[in-house]
Amino acid sequence: LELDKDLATALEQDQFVLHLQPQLDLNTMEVNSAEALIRWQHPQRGLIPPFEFIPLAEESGRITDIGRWVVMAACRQLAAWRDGPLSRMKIAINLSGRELDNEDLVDHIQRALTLFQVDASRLEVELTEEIFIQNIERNRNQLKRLHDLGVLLAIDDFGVGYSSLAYLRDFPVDLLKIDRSFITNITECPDDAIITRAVTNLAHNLGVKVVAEGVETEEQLEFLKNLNCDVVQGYLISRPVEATQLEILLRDNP
Ligand code: G
Ligand code: G
Ligand code: MN
Ligand code: NA
Repeated sequence: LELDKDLATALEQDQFVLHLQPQLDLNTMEVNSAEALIRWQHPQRGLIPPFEFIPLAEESGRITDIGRWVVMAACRQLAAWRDGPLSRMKIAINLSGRELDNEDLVDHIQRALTLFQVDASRLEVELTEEIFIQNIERNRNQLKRLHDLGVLLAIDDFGVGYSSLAYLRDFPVDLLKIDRSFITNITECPDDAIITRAVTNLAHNLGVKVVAEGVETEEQLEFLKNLNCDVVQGYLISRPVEATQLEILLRDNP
């Protein structure tokens, strides 16, 4: 496939870019974290979203190098913010199962944090379900090492798929991201509200913070505030934007 061939040169030619989607802390009403979402600035095709190339990269194994690039790029950004008004910002990166197959990943993250002199607690890692159901022993060991470094761990897309409660027991989870599909109709659909409330209470009782994904309206935000949800993310706050745009956004709406 042509795209796959181009992926080989994408890293060499520095064609990837991280967009950042701000997350609003409902306790302080401040943005002090953002999710990093990768895009590929293709020389002919323009900006390519991750779902068009991440699966390809997972098949070919190039995801290992892309993931390493993401780690470096996130740490470089955190370092750039360290001594300015955004010094309290955290960045959450996404890791897929294939990336955790690489035994060197945790060492790579440690090296990046050291290289850029970034505190580990500034970095969050969002994990999808495959990580908790494949290679469980090895992944648990890798994630424990990562957590011991001080990196925060989040379960992404919680509530869809298998969503076993055992993940919360068996892995050192700090955050749980409730899937967008529960949030979209939360103000009209009692079942979605009941599920979100129950998951939030469960998480809190386990010392886990809750992030609601896909928040698009003020009504949803108010509703989630009343459920004691900790953090909201979605188009209401902002779409994923370039770092410079995020800086402007936070400067103009402190
Ligand atoms: O930004 P959104 O547009 O389209 O992201 C789509 C999907 O791509 C999400 O499920 C997200 O987890 C995944 N994704 C985005 N950035 C990365 C990344 O850097 N690494 C991996 N493995 N997945 C990513
Ligand atoms: O799977 P993951 O949650 O990591 O990916 C986030 C995806 O959700 C990205 O594709 C991002 O662009 C998208 N997204 C973020 N906020 C919203 C939102 O408020 N509404 C919708 N429809 N999509 C969103
Ligand atoms: Mn995510
Ligand atoms: Na998600």
